[in-house]
Amino acid sequence: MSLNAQVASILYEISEILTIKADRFRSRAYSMASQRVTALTEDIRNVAERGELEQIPGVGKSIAMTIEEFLDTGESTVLQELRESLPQGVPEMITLEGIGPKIAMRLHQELGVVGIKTLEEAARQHRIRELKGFGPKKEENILKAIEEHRSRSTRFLLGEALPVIQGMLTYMSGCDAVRRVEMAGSARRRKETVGDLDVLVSSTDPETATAHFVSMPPIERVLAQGPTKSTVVLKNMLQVDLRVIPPESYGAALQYFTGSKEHNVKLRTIGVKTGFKLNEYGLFRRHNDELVEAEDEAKIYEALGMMWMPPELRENTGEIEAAIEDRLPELVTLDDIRGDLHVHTDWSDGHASIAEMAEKAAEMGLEYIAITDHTKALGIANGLDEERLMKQIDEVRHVDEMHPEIRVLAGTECDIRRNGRLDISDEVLAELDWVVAAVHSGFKMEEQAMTTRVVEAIQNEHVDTVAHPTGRLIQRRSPYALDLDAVFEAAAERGVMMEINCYPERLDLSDVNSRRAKEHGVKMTLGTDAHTPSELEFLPMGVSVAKRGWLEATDVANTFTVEKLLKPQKG
Ligand code: DGT
Ligand code: CA
Ligand code: CA
Repeated sequence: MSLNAQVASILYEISEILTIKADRFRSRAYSMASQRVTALTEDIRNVAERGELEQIPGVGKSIAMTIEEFLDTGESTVLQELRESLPQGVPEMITLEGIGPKIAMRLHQELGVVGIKTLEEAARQHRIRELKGFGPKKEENILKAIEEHRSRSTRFLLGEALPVIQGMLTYMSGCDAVRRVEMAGSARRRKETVGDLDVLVSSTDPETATAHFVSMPPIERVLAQGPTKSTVVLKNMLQVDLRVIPPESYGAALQYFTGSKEHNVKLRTIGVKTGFKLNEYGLFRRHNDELVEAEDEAKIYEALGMMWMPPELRENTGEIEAAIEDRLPELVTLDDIRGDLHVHTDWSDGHASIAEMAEKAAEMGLEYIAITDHTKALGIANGLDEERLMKQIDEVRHVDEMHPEIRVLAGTECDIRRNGRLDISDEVLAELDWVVAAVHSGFKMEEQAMTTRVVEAIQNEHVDTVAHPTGRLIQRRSPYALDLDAVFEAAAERGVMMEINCYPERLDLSDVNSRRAKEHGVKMTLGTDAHTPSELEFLPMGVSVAKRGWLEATDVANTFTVEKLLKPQKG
């Protein structure tokens, strides 16, 4: 969440609690201020630094102090005190998506709910649907929110974990006792969230390797320290398991601890049928325990009668069968990717110029990027209208000419309005090289209406791809109600593509949905949705999603040359 959105959200919560307390005047002030902060086009920290918070309409002295306190400390005493003044369980309920103070109070007063646990009981016993104005759908949403809350508190985004992993691997490689070091577990499989990290080290001197590990800088606490396994908690609360393995069984350990558990179970079952025993120490012959292979991961798979497969596929969703039958997909790789097809600049809510984004992309070795700023319906994001968009096209052409090392495409992330029409006229869309269409509002629409809306946008002849097609934010916002099969079908028919958005909390389409889209005959585009030059580095995360979705280079339009990409291919 952006800083502005965080500030707006605490102001909003204060306003809601004040309503419960019948302090209508202050409640309205906070609610107004929250809306104004949402509408700000610049970072609120800049406004505060200039001492101009009180110039935001609706923000008086005390609200300005609340904002400043939050900017300094990340907390608000006013909000804390208000939360504490609420009945037991209400503050906890408010942390759930879709439950504000008013609903929480009613659940407390009318059903005696005193926390998330009793809330779940009430929902499971169908007592919530009996309340006036609630019903089965609300009850279901509450259960979903509880589930999300649970996973949110224990899992980390892949995008948060990857930099930590990189630092840790570099750090561990610096130890003489360490021969090899690798990430196993869900992080090696590049799952979108990770529960904990599993680091494997190959070493003949476990004591030295372990001592090095537990003195890593970002460690908060050492939970366990032993010759083969240690566990630590990092300052950001991420837990890391270290396993030290003798070099001769490193491959077996890597295979085992990479998982997934479901993949391993299936693999062992197949092993048993063919007379083997497989565990973290190696692959053995069942009848006499003779060691077959332990040092090399690929050779273990080969001995079991199948090809080695990339960790991204190891979820027991058909990869073992495919490996046995020699029909594994040839997965797309980062090297195959020639361009980024979703990039923002300071023409809308990005923080860098067109040239700066292009230069960074060229530095990364990309052949092209599409500049796709927001359109006018997104007022908060300073979206472009037709006139500014035409001016931007000129500027893009100019930057493109100045930078022969990279092709800069003129594009848009055009808002899909509620009626399915695009936010920019067809005449102007026709001037663009690349049109990304996306939903940014009305997330609560009914499934049928939302499906019609997206399918309608797909019918527009200028649309090339649909950005973040489900709108989900990992662990924060569920996908909106959408009949994806209907959307994919329409897209396949029109030759419109679907985006895999590479932003760490989006990764939308997800791995599973990308695979489903491919089955419908839809091609995918990768877009970082970068708002700063460094965010262009989110690209590898989108590639991981594509791999987990079984996509090959031909399934991903970013592997095309710019000529092929721009060739009209719609029927
Ligand atoms: P996570 O941490 O929840 O994101 O998911 P993973 O896959 O990293 O799971 P984790 O950390 O519990 O264990 C790492 C790997 O170790 C797991 O992917 C497979 C293997 N493993 C762990 N427990 C078992 C088990 O009971 N049976 C089998 N076959 N493998 C296991
Ligand atoms: Ca793990
Ligand atoms: Ca683990």
